[in-house]
Amino acid sequence: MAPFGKIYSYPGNVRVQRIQAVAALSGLEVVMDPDFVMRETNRTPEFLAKFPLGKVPAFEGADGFCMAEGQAICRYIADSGNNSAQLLGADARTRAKVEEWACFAEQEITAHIIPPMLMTMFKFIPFDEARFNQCAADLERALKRVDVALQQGQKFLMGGDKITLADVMVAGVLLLAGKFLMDREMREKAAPNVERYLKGLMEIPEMKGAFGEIELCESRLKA
Ligand SMILES: N[C@@H](CCC(=O)N[C@@H](CS)C(=O)NCC(=O)O)C(=O)O
Repeated sequence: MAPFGKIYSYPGNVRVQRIQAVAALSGLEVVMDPDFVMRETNRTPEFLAKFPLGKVPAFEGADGFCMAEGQAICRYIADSGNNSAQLLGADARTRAKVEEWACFAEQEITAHIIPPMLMTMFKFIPFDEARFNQCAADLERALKRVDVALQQGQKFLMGGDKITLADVMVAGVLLLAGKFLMDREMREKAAPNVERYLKGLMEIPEMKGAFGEIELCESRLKA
């Protein structure tokens, strides 16, 4: 069967890993465009005609449907597959809570890990200690929120015994944060349940297939 669609992005993008996890959990094949070159392909008139912001990930369905924004792509794929009630929820309130976690992942976690990542991992911007410390504090606050949802030994953010889109969105970005910012001290202080949670999720073959080996740093990367 033809793939459901393709993704334009550079390799190793966490937003793409989440899309790949959702696609696998949905029984859909989503492939990477093999010819994509960052800052070249996404600046061509053809690409901008389909994705006017010129950012990745961008999704093009086999039927020609085009869209951007990683969070929305995940939702569309989850909604299009054979597991949508489990991943997105079967009633309005459950769907709203799943969406709440997806928004939380982007605005309360991703937004606070990107500046430190650009300062330390990639060195794209100068190290700014005050901003770095503020981002670490904001991440810690978000982690405490995640921990509250996991305190009774829950395996999944929505409770229950099945993974949902909430887990893919939140855990996906925490797996990235764990590589360089969410260090042992932060994990133990703010979120003692998070390590167990992430390790449990990585036992799910679709998660492991998309994210690979879990790496949780001892000390945060600084300048
Ligand atoms: N809001 C977008 C952000 C995507 C994004 O920032 N993509 C970056 C790469 S990680 C990009 O394409 N940058 C190229 C550019 O700014 O021209 C999403 O969540 O998908």
